[in-house]
Amino acid sequence: MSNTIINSTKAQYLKDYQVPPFLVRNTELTFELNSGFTQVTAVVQYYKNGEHNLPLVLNGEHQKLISIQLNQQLLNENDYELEEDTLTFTPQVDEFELTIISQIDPANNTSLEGLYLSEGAYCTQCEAQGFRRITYFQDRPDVLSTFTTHIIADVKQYPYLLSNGNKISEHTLDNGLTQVTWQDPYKKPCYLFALVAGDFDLLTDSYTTNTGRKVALELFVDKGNLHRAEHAMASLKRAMAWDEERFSLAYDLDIYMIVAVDFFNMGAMENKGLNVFNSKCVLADSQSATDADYLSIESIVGHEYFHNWTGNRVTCRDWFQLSLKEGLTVFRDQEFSMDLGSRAVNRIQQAKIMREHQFAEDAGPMSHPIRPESVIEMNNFYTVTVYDKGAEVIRMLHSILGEEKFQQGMQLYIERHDGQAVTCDDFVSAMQDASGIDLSQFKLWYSQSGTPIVNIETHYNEAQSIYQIKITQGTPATADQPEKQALHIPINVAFYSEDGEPLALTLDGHTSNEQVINLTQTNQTFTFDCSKQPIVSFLRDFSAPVKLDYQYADDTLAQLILAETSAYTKWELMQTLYIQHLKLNVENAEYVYPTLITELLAELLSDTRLDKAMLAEVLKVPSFASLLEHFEQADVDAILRAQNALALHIAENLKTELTQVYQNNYRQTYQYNGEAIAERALANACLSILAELATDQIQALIVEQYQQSDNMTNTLASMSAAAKLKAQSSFSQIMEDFNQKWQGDALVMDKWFATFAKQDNDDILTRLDQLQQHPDFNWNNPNRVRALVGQFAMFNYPQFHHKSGRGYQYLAKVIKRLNSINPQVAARMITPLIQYKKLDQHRQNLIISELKKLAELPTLSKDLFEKISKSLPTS
Ligand code: B3K
Ligand code: ZN
Repeated sequence: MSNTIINSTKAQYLKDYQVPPFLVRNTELTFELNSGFTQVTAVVQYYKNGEHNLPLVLNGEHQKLISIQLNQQLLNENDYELEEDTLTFTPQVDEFELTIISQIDPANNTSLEGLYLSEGAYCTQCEAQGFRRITYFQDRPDVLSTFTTHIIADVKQYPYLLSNGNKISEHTLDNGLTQVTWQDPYKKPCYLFALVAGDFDLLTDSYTTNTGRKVALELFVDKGNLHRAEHAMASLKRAMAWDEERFSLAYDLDIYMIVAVDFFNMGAMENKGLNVFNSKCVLADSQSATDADYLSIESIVGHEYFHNWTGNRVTCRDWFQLSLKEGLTVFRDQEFSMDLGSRAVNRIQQAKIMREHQFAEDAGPMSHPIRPESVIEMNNFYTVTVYDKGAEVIRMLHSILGEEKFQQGMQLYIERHDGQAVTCDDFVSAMQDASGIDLSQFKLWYSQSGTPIVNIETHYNEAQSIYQIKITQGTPATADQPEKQALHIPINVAFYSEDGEPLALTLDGHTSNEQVINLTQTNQTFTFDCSKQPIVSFLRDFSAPVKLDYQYADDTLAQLILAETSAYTKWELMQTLYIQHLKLNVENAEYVYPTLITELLAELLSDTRLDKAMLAEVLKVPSFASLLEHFEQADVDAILRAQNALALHIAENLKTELTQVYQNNYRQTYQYNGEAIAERALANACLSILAELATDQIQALIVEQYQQSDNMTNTLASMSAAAKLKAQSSFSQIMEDFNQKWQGDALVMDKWFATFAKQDNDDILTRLDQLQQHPDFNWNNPNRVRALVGQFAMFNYPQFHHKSGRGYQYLAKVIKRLNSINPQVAARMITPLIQYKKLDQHRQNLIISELKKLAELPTLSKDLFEKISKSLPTS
């Protein structure tokens, strides 16, 4: 029942949106959790939405219909039409109640959508369209309802029976089972419904809002994991306080619960009052989690909490509007992390995601605007475009309006739409009305896909004391959209004199060394009054999600890197310098890197005023994925060779400096605070580059760090460094030691799987096969699959792209297997195969032949169908 694949591959279109024909007054659900099937009874009060004679079409999948009653009268089979995924009923009255009883099979639900079991605990995932796997319902976000949920179960086995809202009763039934009832007073779409039943350890705390409401905070984790729950709880409290302070938004129920489960398709889910989280995004202690894990947990806990207003209280009219809640909530969680931590380092991570993943998505077969126009499987659109480019669009709005007007816009948006399901246009209208700024051209960012290229030419006219910046914008055609228009692009610039001092220039009467150029046309020239030749950095702080095409001279870059006052932009300019020379080396294998690179790095390494975490990022050679963006068709081998050569060049020339900085920043005793995190990042970045040298001395240093380490950040950094050493004995010993220590703790073992999966080792496929037999590996658990297969396909560039095609064959085999276990995970995992256009023809052909075989699968899920059919060549 649970895993048959529904094969409707019809696309849905935004332009076809129609209001729901029926609305819902209240939904009352009863779940009888037995060891076998779960029986669900749904009592729903419907009323007609306007004048019409349309039928009520309920969505329902993977369940057995037991009975339907209309106003408590049993219907017979002629009264309704039951199809594979719908139940259609034509009522004769405008208001009525339907009682539908159906049975579902959570124990065999490996898709992890709807109601399923995670290591013996029941839990749900309903977004986007999982509620239809629970009961027959209008499974769309614009049908809002209050929900009352009764859960009947054996409390000896399931001591905690949870759902949304407030618990209003608990009593023992005649049969000895317990019935718990929850009521959610806020109307919500069914995708925010949640149910959890299980045995957990519980961490409790409380938070008092600025309106004086005392909120009980409850965090449920697998037994034995309480010591790993505190960081998530502290993060939640920080998020609650931050949202009050920065956005004037306070929590609205008396209880906020988070449940961590090990089987989960994504990071977490913002169900009203009852978030369900992937345990990876909750559990942390210094022994088992890295600094990156700590920061990611803080940001995800924040993200789900922030959804309470941007997503739950104001939700989406239809799924095409997903970025309304996701782009905005990502922006909010980014600002939360930036206000609490290093603004520059956070911005670097955000820019990397855009360049390495979002630009690639836009250049590939799944290109779509942040508000897509057509969708086959909604789960395929929880993308870097909708989320991260969506957040960049909000960030541009924020920079155009400024913080104050932006916050006024937010207040107006919430005031107007609280309790409603609305559109991206509604959001932009609120921003426009509150600020008085015309956003009509800006709105194009919602409907146009693709990465704009901004070409810049500059000219200084000494005689007239003017500096001209000539800008041309163009967005290359994408797979989904051939025609493009000019966008409103804010380009932040800063001017410096040649001796590195800020230099104020005047544009339209405004004089400053930092200016925002509002580009709105295809070609535009901006003329500044300027007394001497400036050097200029463009697109500071990544002010728009575009590619910059401007030819910097090396020495100008060097001057700017030292002069720049924005730490992010220093990093960005250093990337530009690296990339310019990597490109030369890709074209010419004999190329020798300029001493300028190492001289600059030496200078930066000795500058004690710099943010150490930012400096750690500066030391990292641009990734393969970010380099791909700079080529029409890439020579994979030449790019990898150039990257290695650059890293080795830096290691050889700066061995002394790197060793010194390593020693100055390496601490044996663990502390968790911003400074300690930055020091670890810097020391480990040095260690990673030094590992390129693979000398006995470096090997000893790596082994020593592993042996001394009292925290996972340093442990993992030494493991990754050891993976680079030519002599494999140290690596093997370290890996065996880690296995002995952590076997049985699958979440931690994911790091071990990932370290193997990323190693550039010619026996990698044998290794992957062996690891699949490891007792902690489990094909049904997405975390395990992502740690092993995902890391291999996404980050082991030399082996995944091995010219024999064996890496592609391996991934295709895995996808075939996952297609029947968990279509959502299979479809996520296929990304590196469908983004093949930048590779050479030989590799493209190898990939296409694998994709063709997958396309032939008789039970291909619609998730994979959508991606594969879009990526196969048409002829
Ligand atoms: N809203 C969920 C994602 C649901 C994904 C469904 N395939 C988590 C989040 O973005 O907060
Ligand atoms: Zn979200």
